[in-house]
Amino acid sequence: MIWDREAECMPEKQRQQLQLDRLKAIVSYAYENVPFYRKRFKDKKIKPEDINSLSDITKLPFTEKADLREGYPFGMFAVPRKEIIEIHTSSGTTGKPVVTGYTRRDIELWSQVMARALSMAGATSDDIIQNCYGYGLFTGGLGVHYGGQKIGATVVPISAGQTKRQIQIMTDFGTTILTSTPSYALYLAEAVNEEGLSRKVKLKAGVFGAEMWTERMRDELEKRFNLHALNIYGLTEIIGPGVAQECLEKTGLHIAEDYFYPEIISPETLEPLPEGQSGELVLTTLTREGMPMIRFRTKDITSLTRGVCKCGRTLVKMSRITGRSDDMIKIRGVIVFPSQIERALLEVKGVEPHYQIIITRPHHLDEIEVQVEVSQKMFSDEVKRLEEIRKKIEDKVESAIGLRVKVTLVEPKSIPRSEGKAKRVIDNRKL
Ligand code: DLL
Repeated sequence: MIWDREAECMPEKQRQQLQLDRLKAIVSYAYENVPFYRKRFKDKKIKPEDINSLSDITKLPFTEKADLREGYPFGMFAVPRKEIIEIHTSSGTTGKPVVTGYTRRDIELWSQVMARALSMAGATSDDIIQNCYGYGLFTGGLGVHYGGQKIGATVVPISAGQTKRQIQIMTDFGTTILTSTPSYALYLAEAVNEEGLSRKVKLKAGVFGAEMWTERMRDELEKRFNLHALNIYGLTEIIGPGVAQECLEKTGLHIAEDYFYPEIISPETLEPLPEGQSGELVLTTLTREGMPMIRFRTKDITSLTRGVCKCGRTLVKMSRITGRSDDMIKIRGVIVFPSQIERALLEVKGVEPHYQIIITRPHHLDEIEVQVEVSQKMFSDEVKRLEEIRKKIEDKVESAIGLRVKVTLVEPKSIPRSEGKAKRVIDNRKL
């Protein structure tokens, strides 16, 4: 099922012309309407008129998450606030979140790209979509919701959690498409199995994303649920889910490149890399009205492949995300930087700057343990006092990252020292 055949199967040359026209327009628009871009362009001595080919995009400055935080809350908007009809923020819960604002046209764009994405998974108006992505400020819930409604499918806006209810709805309603994080889908699959209800499940496809996952997890999900497990990618800064989606061929994610122009750069030199090489994905929104993004550094590592897909689409494909060029991690869908944990720890007196963050995934749900060294003096204190410190650290970390973690106090000098960069995060999720 192809939602927008003309756009998705357009000959490459024709699409490049469309992209160039849109790129020129969005660069002028950003320059005219967002003081941040005007200043950045001026610093680089660039004018919108300097963009005459797609490769000229490399003349433009990059935009980063930190720039959005600096402009908090509405500094990156290109329209008066009254034209913004919806706001979302990134899933991090600390400090200043990244804010994105949508005009009515942006919501229509989002609905269109999500309708495309769900159609790639085979969704039609005959389907029942059980949407387990969180509704609220996170973009996952409403993004799928808008796309599902655009197609005319029946959307069940259940969000994550309440596993028993999920299973009851899935079996009673005859859900055909499941949208959730891959880890939550695995958790659900196990629960369905335990209840002995596997044969009552009618799922045909799953649209899984918002966090890193692997081919091994795909095999597991397909086996357990007997469905096509497909990858969906997106990020708050650009639009939310719907930036890219796998079709049933499962050979990469088609980027909606008529709306989001992709580049791959080396995270070290920041120079563009040739097709097929793995590097950092940079995206430019070609038509966003509320908050245009010029050369946004996603920090996600992937590679691009062009050509006509067996499904008929000519949209460029990106490979599964294999990592990050910074140390951001996603825990239960929440964005966490280890530095936030470090700052929280060091606010507690008697805590040494030696710690390790250990992430595990028992029963498909992420858990974090933070092992912290305390001073010799403190270590010989009474147990009650140590317990107080431990709780205090747990509270500090919780208010810093928005998640409850398990803190374990360890003896001085028990955490391995490193000669180079300290290895702070041990990810045992075995993705
Ligand atoms: O996670 C949007 C989304 C919702 C995507 C639902 C897919 C489904 P953020 O919370 O802003 O937005 O997080 C964006 O999550 O830069 C990646 O690092 C990671 N990410 C998203 N999708 C995938 C994926 C949403 N399929 C950040 N594979 C991105 C790997 C992903 N990582």
